[in-house]
Amino acid sequence: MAHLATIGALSKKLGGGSGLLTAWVGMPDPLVAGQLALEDFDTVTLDMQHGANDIHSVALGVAQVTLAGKPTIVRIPVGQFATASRVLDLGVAGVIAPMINSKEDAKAFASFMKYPPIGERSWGPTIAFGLTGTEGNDYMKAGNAMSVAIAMVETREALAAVDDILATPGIDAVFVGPSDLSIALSHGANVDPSRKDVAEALDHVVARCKAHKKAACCFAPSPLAAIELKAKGYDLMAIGTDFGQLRSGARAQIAIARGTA
Ligand code: 3PY
Ligand code: MG
Repeated sequence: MAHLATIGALSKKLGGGSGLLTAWVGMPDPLVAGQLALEDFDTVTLDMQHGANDIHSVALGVAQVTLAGKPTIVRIPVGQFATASRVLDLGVAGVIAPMINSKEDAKAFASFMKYPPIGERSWGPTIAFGLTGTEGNDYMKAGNAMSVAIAMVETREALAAVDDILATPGIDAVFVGPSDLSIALSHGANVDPSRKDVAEALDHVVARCKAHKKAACCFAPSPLAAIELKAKGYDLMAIGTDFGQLRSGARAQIAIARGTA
């Protein structure tokens, strides 16, 4: 059975303040991605930057998530744009690239995400053929619109260049990393994504996204932060991570069992 509609759903649903929720998976066992895909998330993100995923766990995870009827996003490691093409070949619907700080970074990222004339993605959608049920030209024609390129804005340089990044052909969305941004804005004094200067930057980024008619995404450190981001007009939020959810779930249950809750 073909899953073209499942994978294509991310590009179709993202935009207009859609407020989608993504799971954030750093555990490399595809069981974790598959289980979270069965919950009420719109999409599942596999993290190769700070999570423990590698190309093999992504190949297995994207299959589980797709078969559960959800599109998969992958966050690649910093600067490893060739990995963006590789994970698209595995059937991923969107790629988040961290630390995109300039027009040049955005152009390089987009070139690995899109086929000509927008970019220079190399041909070879091995597993994506099977998952989408397409072949040859059909995949090639659908590929650029279906593959969502999401550039992370999480430094002072990126904030200053946000219009250039958004104007880059092939960039579909930006994703704010509020923790790194809080470190950058405080010149390394602290990491605190709830700070006022970070909130102001979040307002600025979503306004620039709207002006460019591109999607705004952000990591929400808590579910309450996700509610605020949706109210600001954000289109996609991650709510915590699998590691964080496991720890907080365990701690809450232990506290009840020990009578210390
Ligand atoms: C950040 O907050 O810096 C992130 O990269 C979120 O994952
Ligand atoms: Mg970051």
